[in-house]
Amino acid sequence: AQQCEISPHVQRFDCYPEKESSKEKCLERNCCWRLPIEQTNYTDKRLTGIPFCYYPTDFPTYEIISNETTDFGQRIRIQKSQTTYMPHDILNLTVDLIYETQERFRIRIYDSVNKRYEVPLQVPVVEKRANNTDYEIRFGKKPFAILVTRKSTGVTLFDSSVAPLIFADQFIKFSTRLSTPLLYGLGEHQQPLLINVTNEWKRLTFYSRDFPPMENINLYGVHPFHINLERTPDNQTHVHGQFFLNSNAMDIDLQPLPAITYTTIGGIIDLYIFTGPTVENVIEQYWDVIGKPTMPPFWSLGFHLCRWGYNNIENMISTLERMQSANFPIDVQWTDIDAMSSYLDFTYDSEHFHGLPGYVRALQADGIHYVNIIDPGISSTQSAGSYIPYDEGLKRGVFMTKFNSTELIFGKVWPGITAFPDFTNPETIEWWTDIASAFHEVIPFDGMWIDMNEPSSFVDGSQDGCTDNSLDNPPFTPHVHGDALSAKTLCPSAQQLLSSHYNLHSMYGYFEAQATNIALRTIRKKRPFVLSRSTFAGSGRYTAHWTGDNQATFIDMYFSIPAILNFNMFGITHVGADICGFLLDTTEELCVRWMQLGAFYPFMRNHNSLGQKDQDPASFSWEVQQIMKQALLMRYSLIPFWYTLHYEASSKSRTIVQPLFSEYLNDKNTYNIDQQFLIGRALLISPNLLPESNSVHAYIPQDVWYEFPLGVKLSNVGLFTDLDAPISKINVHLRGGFIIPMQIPGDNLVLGRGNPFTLVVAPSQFGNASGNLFWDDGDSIDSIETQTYNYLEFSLTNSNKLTINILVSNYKESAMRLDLIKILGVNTSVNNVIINGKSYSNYLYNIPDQILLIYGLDLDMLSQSSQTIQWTTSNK
Ligand code: MIG
Repeated sequence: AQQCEISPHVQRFDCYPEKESSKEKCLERNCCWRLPIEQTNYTDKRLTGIPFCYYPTDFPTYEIISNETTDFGQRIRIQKSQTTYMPHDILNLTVDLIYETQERFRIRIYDSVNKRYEVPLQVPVVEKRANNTDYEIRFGKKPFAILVTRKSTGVTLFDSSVAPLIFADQFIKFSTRLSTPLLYGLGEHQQPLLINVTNEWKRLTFYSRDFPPMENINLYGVHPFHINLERTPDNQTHVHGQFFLNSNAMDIDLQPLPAITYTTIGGIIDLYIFTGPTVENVIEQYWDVIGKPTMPPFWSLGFHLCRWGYNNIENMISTLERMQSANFPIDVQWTDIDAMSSYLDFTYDSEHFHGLPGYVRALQADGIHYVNIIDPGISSTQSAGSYIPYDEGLKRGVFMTKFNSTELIFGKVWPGITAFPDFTNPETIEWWTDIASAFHEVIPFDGMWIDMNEPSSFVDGSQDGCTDNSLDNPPFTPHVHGDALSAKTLCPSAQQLLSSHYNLHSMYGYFEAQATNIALRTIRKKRPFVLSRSTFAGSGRYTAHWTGDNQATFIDMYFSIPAILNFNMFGITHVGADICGFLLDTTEELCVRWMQLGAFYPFMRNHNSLGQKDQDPASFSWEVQQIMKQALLMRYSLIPFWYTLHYEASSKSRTIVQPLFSEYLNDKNTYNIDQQFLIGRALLISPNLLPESNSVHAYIPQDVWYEFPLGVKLSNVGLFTDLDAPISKINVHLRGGFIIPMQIPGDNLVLGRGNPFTLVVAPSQFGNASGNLFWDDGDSIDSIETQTYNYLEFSLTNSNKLTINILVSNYKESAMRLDLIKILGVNTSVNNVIINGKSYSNYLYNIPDQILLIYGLDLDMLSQSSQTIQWTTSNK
């Protein structure tokens, strides 16, 4: 007899997630069919999503048949005697419980007999069980279930007993209890930062897809990672992380129990739990598995200008020239597919973009860099001998083929019919390097923009449809946009070297980014810059990312903030959105606000779609230009700070930008804040995201804060407040306890490299502060490995002594001169400044603002291993 008495409804787990459920179909699955409540009011948000068809508590599932202790932890064999409604149940499974580190636990559940596809990501292999773990494991024998708790608090981190485990060839489903209904992550989706399922059922689908960001649609990238809040018994907050290492199309369902359900259609169960307990800890533990972000070249932190539809070189040149003659700093000029000849990769249109190669070289001589677009689809219809990328690729066997065939699979993209390189094949990486290198001889591009790599196609499946096999027609299709796995992409059954496209689809962009990164290293022998639209967990090792085809609307400007915060957690720290909006015409007001916000994106590019009106800063009125320039200059003056953050991301697993909750975990007010964010741990950005508004409703956490760049200390903190935000202003606050290295901006980052530095010192409530500065040549591949860099440490102690310590000083090519130090919050009059023991008279003390300015320093920061700047105040 079925056990259908399940109440409350939040305990129901969906047995019929497909669209056309009915009582009969539900009962055929041996599940329970009940409408939620007799008098259901279906407009009630709490009820939408409650499954009518759900698993009975005695739904057949696995039981433990053996359990052995191993070096890595435990190996359990589980078995099931009854099959489910899905074809090809796998009745014998092995469960490996791997105690990887004190804070990292891994669960692997796989077919005991047959080898199945596993995600080809190089994750750490742990053979020896970690001792003294933060977590404790227990399991249920019959039915089989795993329970993970945090040792120190007893809080449940994982509990699979809430629903039956189903493991069939093309349908794997398991659920676990969440610690609280509050979580973060699970990208790529257009969504607020906080996912709160206290009163809501929510489904997120994962399958890389080319579609303009909209809520509830699977987008370009796949990151099945989340952070879950936990309350400790003494009312503190901890977090843990969870990563489902699986690249097949999947749904993740969330429900108010609270619980999370993974439904994937291939691979194995390979799940990591990271115990944190802080957000910073979880991120570091996650990146230990997927890899840390790549160190970007220095120039790529500047302002990038792009658009689709310059249409000819005259237009592009006049745009750049009006930018330069209006004195905007700019570092990178881009071209889109309209600069190609007939949309063919690795070509340029020598008619409409006549002279492009020479122009690029001239730009480079002035310190400007150039990036062009490359799509994965390679045209197959050019006459033989006329298009080397295809001819060579064909010869070298680099293209994807049809199922069980040596025939190529063809899709259709901008140049017409195209073949698709299989970047999982090492030969493809060499071919890609060769053809990029040949084009680099023509136009010496500095970076590569890889678009359309979901991969995107204008036809469903292929030029001749797909097969009728089970890869192209799985028994269950997750809720992907377009309702089919082949919608606007290749047939899942297409063949790649490592496996079928069915398994590898969502990693297409990952492998292309890897290949492109390798190609750029080989060709330029400098640090690569790749910008990829599609990403997978770990892509940050190879590429930067932009959030795709947003719209020129205030709401899309807002959504860019949770997106960049999420991608930072996903380890793709160098990220931004198309500033001023891609689709639709922007407006002057929107574009001003977006330039102000975008000046604080890790990746800052203004990009626009074909046919939309110009939106480069110089296209606006003089007044508007001044405001945009102010934002740009603020960015440029902060580049040393940004660059140091990138070093810390790539070497110490720190995010570049982060949400407030990660720094103020015990402050509930921060959990839902995603209209403000922090750069590093020090700068709070509170952009104005509303039209026709002169103020920002912002949260100022309980801490010491100074207005930036002015330096005046805030008197009201720990509250929501309306900050003045006229059109000319973006609110930035500097947090007490931090020292920010800055630099006088040049026309671009190359020309400004030797400019003097400045330091802003923001004392904490205890009169301390610290900061760092990383500096190297900005472009070498191995400056970190070979330690060919400088790394300085600044610290303020005792409210009146600033020390500059050299930690590493192996990069001597360019001087590092400190010109100005600005010390905030100095509350008594200064009567003497002493530098390295000698009295120094170039200082100003601003009484009302409590700021001490020490100027005209010309101090060589590399001249001694330690230097001190001290001041005395009248009462000391
Ligand atoms: O089908 O290359 O997201 O940034 O400008 C559109 C043209 C193809 C999509 C990218 C967008 C780019 C555009 N591309």
